Amino acid sequence: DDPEKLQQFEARITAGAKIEPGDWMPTEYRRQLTRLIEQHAHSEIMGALPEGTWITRAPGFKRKLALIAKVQDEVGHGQLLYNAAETLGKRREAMINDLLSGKSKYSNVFNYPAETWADVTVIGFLIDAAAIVNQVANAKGSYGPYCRALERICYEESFHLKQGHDAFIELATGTAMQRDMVQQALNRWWQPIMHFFGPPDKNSVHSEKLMQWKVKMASNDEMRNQFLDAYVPKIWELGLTLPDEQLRKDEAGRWQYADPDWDLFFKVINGGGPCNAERVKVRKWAEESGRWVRTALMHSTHARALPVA
Ligand code: FAQ
Repeated sequence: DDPEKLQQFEARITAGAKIEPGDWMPTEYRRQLTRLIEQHAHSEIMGALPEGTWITRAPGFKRKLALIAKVQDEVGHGQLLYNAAETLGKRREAMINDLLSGKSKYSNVFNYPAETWADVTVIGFLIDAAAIVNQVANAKGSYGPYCRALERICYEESFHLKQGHDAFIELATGTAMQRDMVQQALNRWWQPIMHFFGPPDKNSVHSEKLMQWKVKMASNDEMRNQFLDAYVPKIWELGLTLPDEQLRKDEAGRWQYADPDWDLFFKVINGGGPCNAERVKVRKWAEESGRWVRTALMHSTHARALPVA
């Protein structure tokens, strides 16, 4: 990259300017952003799967309606993010191929099963909450199309969080069996949620550059801490416990916790989690079963005006 252009680019970032698709950008900025936005897009569409399996079993008509709408929103977020990633030059078909071949990652949390309805409430409350902490920070970042997509996603995600919290409270204040169900689900999901923000800062390979370029606006440990600060009290005030005896806030206001199993994290994000194979299989099925629709759209008179999913 031209050093003079690089200097101008970095000066723009320092001054808080937004970088737009037609602007000059370093090759590494483009590569890193493509990786990050693509992984985020994949996470949204793969994230629809664990909850999607509960649409037919949601307890009652209103919970079912809310869940259908939420899952639909998550897939919509995927569309917004694929569009944002495409502005950097990688075609959507290439991104989907990389997801299906295992070349591209997606969030660790979506490789675990939603065993009971309580798991769905934990996802809707705490995983949406964790996603919001990350997205509110990164929406103030440097790449225009990603920030605009994140702003819209955050509005919808905040509503998901409300419905997740409401369903979670209903179980936590319900019968002994319901409380036990939600406690068991919390115990199952706690470690994946701690993993969600990525490895500790000292082992985060991409953070330094991404923070310098204002793609990431907070480090992994900072985001984990913000999440704990906002949500642990909400869990404890319902009389529920978390499966970490070391979890506490220290005098300096930082949360202390037992180090989650990072070997397990790397195993899961590299394809070895309990549901990775099943999730990719369902995605492949969707890709193949929907091909005729995309082909028909491409040949229709409106084809050029429509995005291809
Ligand atoms: N899962 O150097 P770092 C959602 C990988 S959306 C899988 O720290 P970085 C909505 C990382 O890619 C959830 N892989 O990485 C919803 C890298 O591998 P690579 C998704 C992970 O990029 C809710 C390696 O570890 N959100 O939930 C994870 O600086 C409910 C080294 O790590 C986003 O994607 C992980 N958790 O920081 C949907 C937000 N963490 O590529 C349905 C955008 C790390 O070198 C229901 N992404 N890795 O092979 C980000 O902000 C960042 O990418 C981080 C990771 C913070 C996730």
